[in-house]
Amino acid sequence: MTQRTLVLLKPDAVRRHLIGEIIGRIERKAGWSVTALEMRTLDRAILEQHYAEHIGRPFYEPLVEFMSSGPVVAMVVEGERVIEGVRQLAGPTDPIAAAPGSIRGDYGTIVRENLIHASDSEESAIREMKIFFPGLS
Ligand code: RTP
Ligand code: MG
Repeated sequence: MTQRTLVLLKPDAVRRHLIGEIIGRIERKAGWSVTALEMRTLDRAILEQHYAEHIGRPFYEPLVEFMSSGPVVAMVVEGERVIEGVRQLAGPTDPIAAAPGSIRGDYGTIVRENLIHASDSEESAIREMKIFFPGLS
């Protein structure tokens, strides 16, 4: 089943020079391709759309502060079962719970600064790709 997913390399990944490392892990998966990519600094309005499900939660404001603190790399990744697959490569939200070998397990420090976002379902992927790459069909 070929799918597309929306991936963000968060500001901590960019600041720590981990863009190449993380994209490398994604590209080394046989059959997965990066099909769109843009580096940009996110504003509150786009983060409100992207993280709509978290508005009102105690971690929302610090999350928006962090996510707008520097540029991110937004990408569309396409391939076999890529939605579940990139989440697997990333590891659990909290880096302390993430196993070595996963991106968050190898490089994560605190729960907010966990390096990567990846869509969590087909529905989220479609919604999030529209936010970041409105020109894609
Ligand atoms: P993401 O949406 O970024 O791919 O991460 P996720 O699905 O693994 O985690 P989610 O529950 O959607 O949370 C979104 C992001 O908010 C930050 N967060 N901080 N308790 C906290 O301080 C807390 N909980 C979540 C993380 O950056 C998380 O990735
Ligand atoms: Mg999420």
